[in-house]
This record gives sequence, C-alpha cells and structure tokens, in this order.
Amino acid sequence: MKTLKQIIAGTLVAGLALGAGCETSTSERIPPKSQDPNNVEIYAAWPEDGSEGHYINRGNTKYGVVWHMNCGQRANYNATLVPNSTYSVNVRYSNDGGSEIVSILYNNNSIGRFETQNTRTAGTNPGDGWINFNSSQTFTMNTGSESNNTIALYVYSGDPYGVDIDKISVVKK
Ligand SMILES: [Ca+2]
Repeated sequence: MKTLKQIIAGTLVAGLALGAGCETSTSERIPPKSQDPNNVEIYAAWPEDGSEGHYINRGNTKYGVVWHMNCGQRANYNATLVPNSTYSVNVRYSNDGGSEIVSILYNNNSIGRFETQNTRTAGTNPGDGWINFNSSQTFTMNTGSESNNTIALYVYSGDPYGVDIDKISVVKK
C-alpha cells in the first residue's frame, strides 16, 4: 500500500510528464538562431510578445510554419543589425485569393509597402495557393546608431482571408 508521500510523489511525476509533453511541442517552435547581423533571416512564426496574428503549420517553408496575419494586424520582430548601414529587405509570403497591402516598418518608420499577389495557380482549388510562396519587391532600409532594432509588418488593407508570412530577409548591402 502506498503511503501518502508516495502518492504525492507519483502525482508530481505524472504532472512533470504532462509538462514534458507540452514542452516537447513547444520546443518544436523554438525560434531559429541564425543571427549573422549582415544577413538576418527573420522567421515570421516567432514574433515578439504582443504581436497580432497566429501561426499555422505550412509546407514549403524551412521550419514548416508561417505567421498568418489579417487586415489591421501588426507583428513585431527584434533584430540585431550593423549600425549606420544600408540593408535590402524583402518578405516571403503566400496568399490564396485577394490581395493585401503590407507595410514594413523599421523602428516604427515605414520603409515601404507591398501588395500581395494571388499565389493560387490557375485551375486549382480555393485554398491550394497557401503553399505557394512569392517574394515581395526589395526595399532599402538604413539603420541608425543602435544595434538592437525592431522590424514590423502591418497589414494595412486586405481581403477577409489575410496573408501567410514565411520570413523577412534583411541583407546588408
Ligand atoms: Ca489575402
């Protein structure tokens, strides 16, 4: 017969095991740490706290996950960059159906906006286009004196189905 102490210990172990199970699924989403400040790939599924949108598992991406954003939503990403430098920035996205206008902000200042194209191939079914990715045009971004910066995406306008963001590429010229 188990003592009360053994029962409590068993419950604790079960609780830890449950926690470990949750931890495993969380660890699959640990953000990649590829932070060469000359060539930063920001994977959109790992935004800063308080960002709007949600992640979705999606093929044709490096980590199998995207960040989905609807009209009016904003997602923020911290990046370590070389101060007082010029970068090229573009965004890889998929968009099944109607367009969005997405603004890219550097420390809250717009560096440009792009229109999402329909990534559904002609003749395929609605929804099939989410696994096809396009890149936006490339924008120029000049960094200031700080090495810690925030790059944000804001969906300025769009259809009811939003846009999936894979990554933001930030490459020093
Ligand atoms: Ca859309």
